[in-house]
Amino acid sequence: MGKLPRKGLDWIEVLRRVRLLRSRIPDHFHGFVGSMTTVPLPIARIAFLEMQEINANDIATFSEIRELEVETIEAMGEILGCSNCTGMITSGGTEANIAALYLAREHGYETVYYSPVTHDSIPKAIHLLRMKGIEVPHRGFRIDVDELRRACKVHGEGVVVATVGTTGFGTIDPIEEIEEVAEECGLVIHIDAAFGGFVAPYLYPNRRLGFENAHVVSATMDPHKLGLAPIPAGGLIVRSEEWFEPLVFEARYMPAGKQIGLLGTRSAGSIVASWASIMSMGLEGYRELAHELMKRTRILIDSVRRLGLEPAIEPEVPVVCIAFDRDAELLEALRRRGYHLYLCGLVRGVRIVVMPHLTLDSIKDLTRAFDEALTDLRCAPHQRS
Ligand code: 0PR
Repeated sequence: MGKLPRKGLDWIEVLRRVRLLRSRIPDHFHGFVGSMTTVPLPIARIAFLEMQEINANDIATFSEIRELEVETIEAMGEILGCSNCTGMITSGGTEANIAALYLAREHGYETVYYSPVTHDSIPKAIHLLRMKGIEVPHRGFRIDVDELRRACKVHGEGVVVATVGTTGFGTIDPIEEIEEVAEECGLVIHIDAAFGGFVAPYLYPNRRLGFENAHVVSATMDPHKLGLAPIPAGGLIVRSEEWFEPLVFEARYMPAGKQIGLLGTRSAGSIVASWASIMSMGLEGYRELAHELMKRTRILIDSVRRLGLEPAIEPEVPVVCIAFDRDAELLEALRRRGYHLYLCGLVRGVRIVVMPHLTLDSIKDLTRAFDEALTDLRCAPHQRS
């Protein structure tokens, strides 16, 4: 039997099946605590639906959408210390990172310096763009600046990726020191603040984490993570029109004669939803969120410490890697209790992202689940994984 029904299903039946599927998959309020996604702000969801079918790829017919996009990017840029940035809303951090490295390459920077803690989308971009990747060792889950200096003396100018809020450990690369190396070696800097962009500048107001550093040319900062906008919404923030220029492509059949970005059709929904999140949260809203999430992160760390567990490192943004040798088994024992986490990646351990849906009550429940899972593991024979 084919998959396509001969006669279309009625909508009630379609919806019944969608809801059935939804009820079977992990959900943010039921144990999905490993991910950087969360329940979007209701106003952003509504804004998305209002504009969903408008194609933002046509920047002439929908010039007002493009204006709103630039306004959104400027607002995000302000958080990262840029007063006159340009850029675009992308499908996510991966697209923004690929586009950023593409820009660097087009401006003549073909070598990419990154660390083992950098998100996988960077090696992916290096591969796709056929750039030269130089992996610099990390120290304490941050790029080792002395090693970076040594590497760039050998390999020469290029683009270095500095992360504000690493995926597995919640650390921040030493950007001010990277800036000094950039000056010495002729590097430009791309900041991957996909996760940390909406929190780190508020948590560390005395640090220069963004465009205050002269060599920073671009940054990734995702509304669909801590911006609280619905998926898909990443952000590429670029210092100047001139640096952004290689992302403007000829499109002869379009009224503008050009289009921007790596994709073609893209929903204006992502743009207005990002705008709606940012405007409704405001500077103060994100500041409060940042401090609240960091407070919960410390509570979570204290709770797991009482169980004899330790974070691999003290995080700077709300991501915790809990070191544990038998990590795959622990993940499985937690999954049996309805909790879905990811591995830390670089070292043995499991990762929790303290997103807004992880409330103090759910931290208590999660700690209990950890306690029970550890008991399971103590009883189970040690499996080598
Ligand atoms: N840069 C950093 C620092 C990231 O952590 C991520 C995503 C990206 C870039 C790429 O962003 P997109 O996923 O928007 O393209 N890190 C997430 C993570 O590993 C990706 C993710 C999200 C994985 C939800 C699983 C999941 O359920 O947590």
